[in-house]
Amino acid sequence: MYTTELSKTKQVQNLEDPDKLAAFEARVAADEFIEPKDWMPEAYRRTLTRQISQHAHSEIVGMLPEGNWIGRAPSLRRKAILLAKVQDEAGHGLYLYSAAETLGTSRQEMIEALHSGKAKYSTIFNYPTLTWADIGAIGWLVDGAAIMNQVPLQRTSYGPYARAMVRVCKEESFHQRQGYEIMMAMCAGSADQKRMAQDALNRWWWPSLMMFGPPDADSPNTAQSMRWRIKRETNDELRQKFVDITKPQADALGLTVPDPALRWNADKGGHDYGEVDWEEFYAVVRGEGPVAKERIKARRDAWEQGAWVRDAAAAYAEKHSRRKEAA
Ligand code: BYC
Repeated sequence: MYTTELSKTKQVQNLEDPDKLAAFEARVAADEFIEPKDWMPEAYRRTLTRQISQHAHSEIVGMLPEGNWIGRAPSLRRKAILLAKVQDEAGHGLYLYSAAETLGTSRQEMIEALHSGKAKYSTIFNYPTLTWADIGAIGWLVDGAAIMNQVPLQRTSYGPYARAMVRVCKEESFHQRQGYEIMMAMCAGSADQKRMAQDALNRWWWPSLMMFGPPDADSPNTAQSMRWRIKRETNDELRQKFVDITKPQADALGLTVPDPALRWNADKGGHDYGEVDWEEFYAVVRGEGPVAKERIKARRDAWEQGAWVRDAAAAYAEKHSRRKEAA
């Protein structure tokens, strides 16, 4: 499947006007932003539409695991914080759908692709949130991994995506801290609370490493996306940085990262770590994650139940435009 996609990219590139392509590549190499009305190769447009729309879907589907705990947050303060965080994710989804729309695909089309299972969203959101500690672990690890991936995207070559990332990153860093603060509270609490925190780390650690995508050697899109400066760092580089930053944070909590192979390697100036279960990753990408069906069903139901809001907004807009014409 990936080989076909790659050869399609090459074929399309071969059909592009060589002068326009050279001028485009020179602009990218000079770190200029590419803007919606600028000429761009079709394969660049396609890969960005894919990545940004998948990113948008991830933000929206990513509201579900945490939304599951809003009604069960342990205090009013925790509930208010979690509500704000989940609302932020909705906002991120909206900036990203808008950024993707500038490439010529409508939001309706993107949402249909999500609901039909054609479009992907991050594997991480196909795992269940079983206890309150999972809300801490998601903020700490999942938002932590997201920031690691998204900070370089503030310098991605496509202007609307880069600008959306600036605000998203500010909010993600608050999300990461609120998650870590939940973990700190639980680790300073009773033995049962600390056990819950360790159990959440055990279940979320490996899926968090999977968020960065397959190893570079098996990543069909990385090489071209690095050349076009869509990606500024590779999947493995970002995963390594995440492990290096997160391990001392686990130590500070008094928790153990569930990886017996994890150790500091002074020669490389980073940690060695164990092999991610890539079979599990690909199964989740194929839609076989533990709660994948529930996630898509929840999105489809929300879309159907929200139809009256879209109809009312459209009727209101039409009434106003008629009044304007009459005036
Ligand atoms: N999950 O060639 P590769 C958040 C797919 S939300 C699913 O390396 P690429 C948050 C990949 O799409 C944060 N699929 O691809 C929200 C490709 O398949 P296709 C979400 C994955 O694009 C709420 C194939 O595997 N962040 O933070 O160069 C609450 C080969 O991969 C995954 C983003 O979306 C995966 N994990 O690199 C809390 C960041 N990994 O499409 C938190 C933006 C890979 O060719 N996206 N695949 O059929 C990216 O940076 C890149 O798209 C990736 C993958 C690094 C994810």
